[in-house]
Amino acid sequence: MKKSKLRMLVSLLLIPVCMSASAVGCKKKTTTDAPPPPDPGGPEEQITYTDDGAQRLMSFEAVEELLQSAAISAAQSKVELNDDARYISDGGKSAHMRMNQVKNTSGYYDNSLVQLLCNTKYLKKADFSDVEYLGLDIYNNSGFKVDFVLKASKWLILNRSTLDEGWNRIQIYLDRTTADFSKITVFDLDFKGGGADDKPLDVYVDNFRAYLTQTPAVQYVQDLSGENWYTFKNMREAYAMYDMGGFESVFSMPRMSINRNTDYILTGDASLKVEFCKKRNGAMDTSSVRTADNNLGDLNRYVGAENWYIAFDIYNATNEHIKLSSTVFSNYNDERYGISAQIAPHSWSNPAETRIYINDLKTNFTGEALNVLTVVFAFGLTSPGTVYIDSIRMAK
Ligand SMILES: [Ca+2]
Repeated sequence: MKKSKLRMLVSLLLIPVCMSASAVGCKKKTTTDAPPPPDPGGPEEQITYTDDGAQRLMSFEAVEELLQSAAISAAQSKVELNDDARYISDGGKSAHMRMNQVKNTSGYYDNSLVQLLCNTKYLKKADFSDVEYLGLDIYNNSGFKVDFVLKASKWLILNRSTLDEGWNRIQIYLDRTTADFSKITVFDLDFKGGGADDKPLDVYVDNFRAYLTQTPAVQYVQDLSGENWYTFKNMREAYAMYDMGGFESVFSMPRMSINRNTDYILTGDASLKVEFCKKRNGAMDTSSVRTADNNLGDLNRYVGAENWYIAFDIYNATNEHIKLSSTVFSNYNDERYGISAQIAPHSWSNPAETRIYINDLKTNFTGEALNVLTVVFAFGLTSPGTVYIDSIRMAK
């Protein structure tokens, strides 16, 4: 893959963040000091708490609350106020979301997305760094199970659930060591479910709430100063591994998590588990991941030294032979250098085949300094499967 294409993918990944930011937080500054126009919605809502001590975020009690706080992506989806007590878990109303969209070419209804915009009148909170848990109640009235994903600020996946029929009381722990929760712009509620013979997806959402904590957030800091760059002992390092974009939806994008099973660890006490999925039409979605932009140690201190190389270990937990392609992209135009390796099913990569020597990078990249953008790991899977990446590091 050319770097220009890589850049394009990166840009595409960033666009939704910018869009949501502009939709939510980027109020244009005016040059006058005129007071803001009066709010037609009346006085500000006061912060209230549920019986179990959670701060109410949204209880979906008014049409204005839906209009001002919820944005719906699927054109034929509907969000309306419900007053049927069977589908209310807090207050006197809830949000009824019906995904009446068209079937796609696979005979499934397309995924549906409902966004709850932060820093708005009805969801005033944007700083979630004092939140230990979020709570959300969803009544699945579809007649079939529904896959659900909750994302924050377009990229941070907080929860994956399968919604059974009836009430699903979802509790979402916020691991505040892994990410900065102080400026959340939007929550995305993604729903998937329903085949050609089913009726459209039908859910009620209520009682979005936050359980606060007095314990300050202490974020994990990735240490790139030494030889061990990616130890994967904290999800923050998993978040520093990117998917390659272009996946069908949040439901088939590569799923990254921290693995502690020693069967899949060679160094330290953790590795990165990456699960690759298929699309709804049965074809494989992308099976590549990469390091975040400019998120490696300083390679120039190894230039001229003997035989240093970028090292990593990969476990192939699939039933197929993997032809691994590992490519280093420079920040200069289209410069890249990579290696290939075969990995047998249920086996570790051969350490001798996965070395990317600094001397070879230096030979293939122009200029005196090594200016590396990213390392891409492409697996070329033909069916769903899991790989483990362990210890991206320097060695000699
Ligand atoms: Ca309610």
